[in-house]
Amino acid sequence: MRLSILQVNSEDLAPYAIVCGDPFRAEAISRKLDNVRELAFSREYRTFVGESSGIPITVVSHGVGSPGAAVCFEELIKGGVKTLIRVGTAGSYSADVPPGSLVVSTAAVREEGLTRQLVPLGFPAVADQDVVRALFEAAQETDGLVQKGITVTLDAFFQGVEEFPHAKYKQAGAIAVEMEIAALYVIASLRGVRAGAIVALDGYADADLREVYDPHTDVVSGAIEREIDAAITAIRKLNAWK
Ligand code: R1X
Repeated sequence: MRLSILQVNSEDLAPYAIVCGDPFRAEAISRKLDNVRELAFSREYRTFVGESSGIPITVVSHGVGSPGAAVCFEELIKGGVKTLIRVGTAGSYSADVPPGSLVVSTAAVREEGLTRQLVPLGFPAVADQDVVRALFEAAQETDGLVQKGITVTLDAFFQGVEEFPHAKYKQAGAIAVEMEIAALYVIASLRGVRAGAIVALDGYADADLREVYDPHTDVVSGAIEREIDAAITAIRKLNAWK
C-alpha cells in the first residue's frame, strides 16, 4: 500500500517505529542503526528504515504540533506499524527535573485541539505499560537523571493573551510540557497499537524558573543522545519480551 502523505510503501516499513519532531534528528537516529535506507522526505516527514541487533526499525519525523504529527502516526499505523515510540523534547515544570533530564511520559493531558475531534475529552491519553517499562528501564541504564510521570500536550508554543495552563497542571503533578504526545497516545489507543514517549528536557516551561530559552546546549544534546539510545534499547527489550 502506498502511504500518500509520507510517500512510502507500507511493505518497506518495520513494525517498530521511532518518531521525532525534527527531520534532522530522524537522520541522527537512523545513523545509530545498521543497514539504513532513507525511504522518503515528504513535507516534514522524513522516513528511514534500518536495524538494531537484527530488529527492523522505522524512523520518521513528524514535525511540530499534534495535527501534523497525527497524520504521520495514522499513516504509519495504516502501514502496519504496531509499536510507536516518540523521542522528543519538552519543557520542565520543576527544578527537580532540570534541563538535561529525561522523562518517560506515562500519560498526557489533552490540552490540544486535535484529539477532541476524534474522541470525547473523558477518554484518556495513556501510554502502553510495556513500552513505558521498557523505556524507563532503558533510560535508567544511561548516565543521567530520568523520571516517569504525566506530561502535558499543548498546541501553543508562544503565549498569546490567554494564560498558559502550566500552574494548575504543575500543581496537579504533571512534570513536563510538549506538543504531540496526547495525539500519539489517543490515536494508538483508537487504532489498537502500542505507544510510549521519552522526552529530553530542554528548558523550563514554568515562567518562575525560566531564564532564556536556549535548547542548543551541550546538556540538552547529551540528553537527546541518551533518549535515542534508550528508545533503541527499549525496542530490543520489547522484542525480547514478546
Ligand atoms: O513537542 C514540542 C515541539 O515539537 C517540543 O519541541 C517542539 C517545539 O520546539
